[in-house]
Amino acid sequence: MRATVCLPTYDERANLEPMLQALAEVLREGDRVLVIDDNSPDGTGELADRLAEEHEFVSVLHRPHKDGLGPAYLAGFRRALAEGAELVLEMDCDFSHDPADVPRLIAAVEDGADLAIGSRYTAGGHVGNWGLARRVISRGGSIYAALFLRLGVKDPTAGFKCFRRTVLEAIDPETITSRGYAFQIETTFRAKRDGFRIVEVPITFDDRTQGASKMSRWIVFEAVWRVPLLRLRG
Ligand SMILES: Nc1nc2c(ncn2[C@@H]2O[C@H](COP(=O)(O)OP(=O)(O)O)[C@@H](O)[C@H]2O)c(=O)[nH]1
Ligand SMILES: [Mg+2]
Repeated sequence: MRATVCLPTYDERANLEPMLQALAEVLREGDRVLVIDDNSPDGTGELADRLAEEHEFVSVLHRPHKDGLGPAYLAGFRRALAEGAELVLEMDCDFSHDPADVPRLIAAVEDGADLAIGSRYTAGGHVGNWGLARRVISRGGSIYAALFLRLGVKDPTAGFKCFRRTVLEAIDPETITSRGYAFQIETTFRAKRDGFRIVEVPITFDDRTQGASKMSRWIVFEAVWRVPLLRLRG
């Protein structure tokens, strides 16, 4: 099944080339990477264009300004589906998600899952060198989401996923307006609601060593108020 890895970037100049090299090692013939850059001030978009010229498996989607992770992924999903991808993956471009784990996510869907989630909190999963504040927010977010939504998923805010094409076609992601962690919770929530088979694949998540996090209080706050709304509106 042909896969497209959607890779959103905002100021990932130091990470992009090593990430594409690492993905080249694990992807198969016909698989693609789609870089979705929000006009990064550090020139990540221009670098991506240059790398796309060098590597046939890379394409770039340029967006005019920083608009959050959710809208970037939506644009990426649209493009990947239009180009015929059977599997659509999401992952960060900061090595928090290990490119070497991509084949395990793909295999989980090829073996019958509809959505595979690279999970920090399922048995065998780990969080590496993340600071205390981030650990508390992430764990707290998982517990909070579990309180309102019966997802049966240990890592609902995870951003390392592989969707079977039919999931994205069914859950109508275009109507999701969340931008941050809430976007991740909402895609998983909709997949569960629509009866798709979700599996968690244990991963080790490490903090980035290059560049800076774009997480903000706003992103956390968005998840806090959207999760109960999901419960109410379905
Ligand atoms: N295109 C795009 N990418 C973004 C945006 N915000 C974050 N990213 C990318 O999304 C991924 C995860 O973001 P990061 O800042 O590491 O968030 P954290 O892991 O929660 O600290 C990275 O590849 C970022 O470059 C955005 O507004 N637009
Ligand atoms: Mg990160």
